[in-house]
Amino acid sequence: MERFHILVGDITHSDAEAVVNAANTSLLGGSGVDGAIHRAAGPQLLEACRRLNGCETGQAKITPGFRLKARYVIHTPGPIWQGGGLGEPALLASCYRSCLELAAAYGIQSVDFPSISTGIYAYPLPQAATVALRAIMSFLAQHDLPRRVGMVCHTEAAAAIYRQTFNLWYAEEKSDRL
Ligand code: AR6
Repeated sequence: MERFHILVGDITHSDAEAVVNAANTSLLGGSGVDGAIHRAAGPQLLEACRRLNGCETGQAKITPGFRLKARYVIHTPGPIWQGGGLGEPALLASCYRSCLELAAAYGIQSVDFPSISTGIYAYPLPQAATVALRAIMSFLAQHDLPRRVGMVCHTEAAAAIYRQTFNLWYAEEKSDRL
């Protein structure tokens, strides 16, 4: 079974054990995927987030999923794109790594990610895809958990960029190692 997959859809419908939320540092909700996750999970999610006292960019915190199918939501504030020279790639990689570390620590078997920072935070999609895939694939190569990781793109166009990037960097390794 392949451990990594790219799909198109709405992450609030995910049947992974944990879904990642592209949050902001307040963790008190917003628009985009954050708004969709809060709407679908219900008001208890905001109550749980209030108790977390925010989260730094590139870090991650976990709550229950409440009304979501997913048992957990892992919240991570991505970097706001400011041209790429202010540490955005390292911060974005840290988001993916921090979420996966938290998932592994909780014994979580499957995690679905949205494309962090590529909406309101304006991180260019091809660059973000390269950072995301490198971070995910290097984590999977070194850890047994989570067993499965999904990248849930909201549009077919975004998924095409992720697939293209994946094929460029990982197609050969994938067949060897995963
Ligand atoms: N399922 C999957 N992907 C989605 C969904 C969905 N339901 N909705 C949007 N996307 P964004 P950011 C995609 O803007 O750039 C919030 O206000 C979307 O197409 O949600 O990290 C937070 O509170 C895009 O590719 O997150 C922060 O203030 C990707 O999810 C800020 O936005 C991320 O877009 C975070 O901005």
